[in-house]
Amino acid sequence: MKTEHAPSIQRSDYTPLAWNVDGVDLHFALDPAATVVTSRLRCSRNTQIAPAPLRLLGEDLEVLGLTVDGVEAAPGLVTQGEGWLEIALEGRSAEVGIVTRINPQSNTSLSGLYVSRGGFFTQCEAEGFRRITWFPDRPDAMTRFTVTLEADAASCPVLLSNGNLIEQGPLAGGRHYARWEDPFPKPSYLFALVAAKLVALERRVTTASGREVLLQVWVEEGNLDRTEHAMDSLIHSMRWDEEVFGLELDLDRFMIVAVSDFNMGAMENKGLNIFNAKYVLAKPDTATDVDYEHIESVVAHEYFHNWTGNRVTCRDWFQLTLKEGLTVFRDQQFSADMLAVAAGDAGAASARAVKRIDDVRVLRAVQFAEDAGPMAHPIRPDSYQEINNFYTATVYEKGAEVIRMLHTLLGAEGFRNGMDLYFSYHDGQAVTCDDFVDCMAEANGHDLDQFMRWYSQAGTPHVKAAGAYDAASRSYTLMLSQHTPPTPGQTDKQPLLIPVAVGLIGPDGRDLPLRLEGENHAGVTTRVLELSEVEQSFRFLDVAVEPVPSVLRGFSAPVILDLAEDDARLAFRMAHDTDAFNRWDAAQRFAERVILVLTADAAAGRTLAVPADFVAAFRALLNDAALDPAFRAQAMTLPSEGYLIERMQPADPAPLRVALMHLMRALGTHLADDWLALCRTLEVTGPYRYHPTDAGRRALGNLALKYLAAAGVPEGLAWAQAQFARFGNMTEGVGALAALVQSASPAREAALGAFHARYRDDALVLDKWFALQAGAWRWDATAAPVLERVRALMVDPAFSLANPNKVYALLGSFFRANPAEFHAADGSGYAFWADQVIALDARNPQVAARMARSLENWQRFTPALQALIRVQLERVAGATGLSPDVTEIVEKALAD
Ligand code: B3K
Ligand code: ZN
Repeated sequence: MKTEHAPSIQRSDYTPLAWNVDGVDLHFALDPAATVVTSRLRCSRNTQIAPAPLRLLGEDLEVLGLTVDGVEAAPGLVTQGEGWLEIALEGRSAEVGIVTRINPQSNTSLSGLYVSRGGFFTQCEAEGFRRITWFPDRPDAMTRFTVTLEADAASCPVLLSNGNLIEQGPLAGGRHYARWEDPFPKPSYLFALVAAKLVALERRVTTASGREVLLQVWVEEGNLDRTEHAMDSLIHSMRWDEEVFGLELDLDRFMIVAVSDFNMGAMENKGLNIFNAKYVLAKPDTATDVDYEHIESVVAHEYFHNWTGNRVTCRDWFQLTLKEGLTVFRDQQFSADMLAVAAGDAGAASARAVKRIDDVRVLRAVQFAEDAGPMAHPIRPDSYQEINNFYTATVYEKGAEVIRMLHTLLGAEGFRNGMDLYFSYHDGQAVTCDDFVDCMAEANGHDLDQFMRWYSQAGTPHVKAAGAYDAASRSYTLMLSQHTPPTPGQTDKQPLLIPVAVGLIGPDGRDLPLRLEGENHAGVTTRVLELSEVEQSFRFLDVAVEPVPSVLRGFSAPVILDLAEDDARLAFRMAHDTDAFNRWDAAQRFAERVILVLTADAAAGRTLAVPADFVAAFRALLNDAALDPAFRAQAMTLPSEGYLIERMQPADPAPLRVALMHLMRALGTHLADDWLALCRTLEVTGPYRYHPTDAGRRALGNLALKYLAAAGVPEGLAWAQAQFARFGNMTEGVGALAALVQSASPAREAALGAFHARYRDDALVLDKWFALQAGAWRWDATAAPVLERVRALMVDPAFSLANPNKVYALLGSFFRANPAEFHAADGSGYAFWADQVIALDARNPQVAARMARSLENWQRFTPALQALIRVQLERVAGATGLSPDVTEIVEKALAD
């Protein structure tokens, strides 16, 4: 464990390395309790800077030997401090040899080398390599790796590392070895090894330039029948990157390995991606459509990192968004293209909008909340205490929005030219976000100086829009203004360059052709306006009738749009906006308004009444057969509780839950016949296939069941029970189960029991079972608080605090997806939270910090809840031996 109160690391403190490590030979004698790691570092002095010692980083290592040029290092040569070691090397080059012993089996943090189900696995990003051996463990230290693995042949028949297999064979004592060589220099965070009992699905494919490459998906033996989709996703990703960016796989072999114990989703180690099993394994009766979709996008994301992240990497961890924002943008574009192709010409636009909506939903619920709390940071942070706390929605999702804005401003071709220039200048280098944006600017002759503020300024900008029509001059003026609220340590915000896509809708629901004052070309119906000042007006000419503005189409910038619209106008856009994203957004805005009024009424003890015009607008969407089912499912899914909590001042989860339950029941009851009729039209026949058309129908059918079950409509409950009794795929199974769990029906317990009995040995499926129960609302007023259920599930034999997936499914769902139960007025949820954060921190600080973050926005809540939360935050902050990870979160939360 590292020391408490880790110092804050500043971006401005960057200094180049005094010594390069040109090559490293690593030898692993693998043993669960005592693995011996021998490393030989070939070092050369960086002559560009003043001479300084070689600085190596290490954590929890037992050193068995240290040599310089083959001779035991004299004590005077070595200086050691907390987590570092410096060797005063002479001359221009030297070879340093280090032997360390580590204990993978006792490594519960899952960072570095660890054991999972009898196999050895690594996770080195961000700073896990220093838990394996002493090394300049920072991303700008790029090195050629040769790795020899030696292990017991019976328990670890498969030995994998990065690059190409160059030698393998048996050894004495039932052991064997394999030697791998990675032809590309890489930082240590991209190192990986796997030694385990696994089998692989293999494919040979030919790259665009005609090279044959071997693709492998490695899993435990019983899971081979769940690897097909991951393999297909990999092949599709390869093709897409060749076609869209001209980027080809640069290795002869590319491997994906699934592991059950893993802190996050997956890791892009060079040629050896290691994945949380959740993002690899799928077959129709264990994985939902959403699982299939996630697998496709995570496989693509890690594959795309091979260029954006690995070939060109980050100079330091402050530049994380350089690889993450860009790679998320790439995987989003890939998924949208895949959906559009599958949907065909007629359905492509809607399919793309559905993907965009999914991404924006996450951004608004998670990233906007982060940007409004104590952890708010620019996509390129200026300081951190623990880098693992900065793999955030801001760095990833907002970072991807920033790249998307560049794409919007420069156009697809301009963006591609910028990417080409970026690779031509920086292939094989560790660079900064400025280097990337400079390439975009240079390739397009476009000044992006103001745009760079998106990298340095935290907080979600508000864009206010107001329009005025002048009948006499037939002109329409749109006034736009921007304001970014202060964030911790950043009070003075500068105006940003914000692309605002705008359309004007005529009274007949058709878009008007746009002509901007001072410009000649007319005809387009969506225009991207560039808002660069605090306030700006844009005047449209030849506007025959007073239009309804549709602003921020396609969510052209990650901002909060303030636009005064009455119910009638929202209903109009809900029915007519030609921009599918904005049509969805109009529905969300209308729903949000209704929910917040109901919440205020519930808090004040008034009777709750759902406005008839909202029900009517909802009914119109439900029955609009011209809209594809996937889009209708999006439009009729209410805004998430997490998002709504951000929109309340102060946030009070209890009346919010009352309002949501009331609204769901009302929509279920008033529209019961429509929902039931819809269910009858949506059934998908034939064998399961992962296809957007089928997935959309299943999503809408499951949503219908949810409303019907919430309202207790007997035919709806019967439908859910029948679907559950005979489900042929997991999407239908879990959809029916979710509808029953989110109802007052007594059938819910029997269904949960049956599901458990069927999947008792399937860890990934059981995660769904845990999550559904932890996230359940109390539809039955006599039911016990959900916390009691969560406590009981913690002692279920299938649950384990050591497995991150289980923690996320049970505790994560309770803390994040069930605000009304978690924020119970007696504070019981908070005390439980503190107990779990402290217990988790002792074994896995990264997982503990993630859970700790569920209360960081505590100052949004009512004073009564705040007082209860503060006590528990302080209890965690005062716990002995707290990791730097959790320390940073709770200290920032408690800072004034
Ligand atoms: N780069 C990894 C994330 C590593 C997280 C370290 N705490 C996965 C990804 O973004 O592709
Ligand atoms: Zn990534």
